Amino acid sequence: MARLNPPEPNPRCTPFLWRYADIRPNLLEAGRLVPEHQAERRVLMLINPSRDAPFTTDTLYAGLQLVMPNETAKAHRHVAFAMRFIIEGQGGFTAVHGRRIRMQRGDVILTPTMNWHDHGKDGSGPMIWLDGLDLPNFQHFPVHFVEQFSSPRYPAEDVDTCASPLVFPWARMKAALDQVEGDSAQLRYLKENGSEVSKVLGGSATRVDAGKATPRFQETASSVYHVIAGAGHSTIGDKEYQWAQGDTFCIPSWYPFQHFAHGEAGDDAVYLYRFDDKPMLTALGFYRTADTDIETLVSA
Ligand code: GTQ
Repeated sequence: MARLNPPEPNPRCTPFLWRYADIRPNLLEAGRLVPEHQAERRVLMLINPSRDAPFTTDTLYAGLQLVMPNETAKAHRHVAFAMRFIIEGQGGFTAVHGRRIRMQRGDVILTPTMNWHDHGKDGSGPMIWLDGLDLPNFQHFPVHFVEQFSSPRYPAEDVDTCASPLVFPWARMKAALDQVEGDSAQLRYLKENGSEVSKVLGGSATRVDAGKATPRFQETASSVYHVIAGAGHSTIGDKEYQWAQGDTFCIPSWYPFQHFAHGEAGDDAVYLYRFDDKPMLTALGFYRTADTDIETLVSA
């Protein structure tokens, strides 16, 4: 009974940080060792050391995907929802149900449920991005369907990334963050009608001014953070995690956390990307923070 009814959320995943400098060489080696035809997707999965794939947190999956020039990550579609943060490279694209979207550093690109999608790349050098998917849900709900398309690429036409509802250009998000007053700011990636990007996953970006910190926070949502620019550290639970551009870290449910930007007044601000399961938890009535008045949760 005690195991089933814990006094507080008891995630099995633990906080963890993946340094880009450490994992990027492994990903590039995978690019040499694993040819395109051997992998439907070439992904260095960021699996939580306390669990097996697909768990980055108990509800979120994250991975770094690599596409090399002239490769195609073949068209498929599935129930799982994906949101991708573009880390590095030029000439990469993802085609989402007939819309070919140019990948540009800092942009967030959505792949909604059951949209055919393939990824590719022109030009030279690697294209690397952070995949965020709701794959852990399908360990609990055995309701996932994946279909392969009859050819490697689904027919697609170029779209204007600035006008696509599937793309959140970094320049636009950064400008919005920079307009918010205070030591730090957080804005969610929302659809034009103000709703979250999906029923399960959502995301946000954070600005922390040099030498400043975000408020300390504790929530039932779990999250995966990626450092867009700058360096700093986060306290998660009772540990401190140092990070710099390109690093990715996870915060399981209910671990208190706070982000600190290094540097001094006048230096550039630090920017973080995050995706989380807040929309799903909110829809189910499970979202709560340390500040929530518990009486407001009492059901009539
Ligand atoms: O790009 O469709 O990291 O299906 C894991 C599963 C990426 C994708 C992942 C996937 C994809």
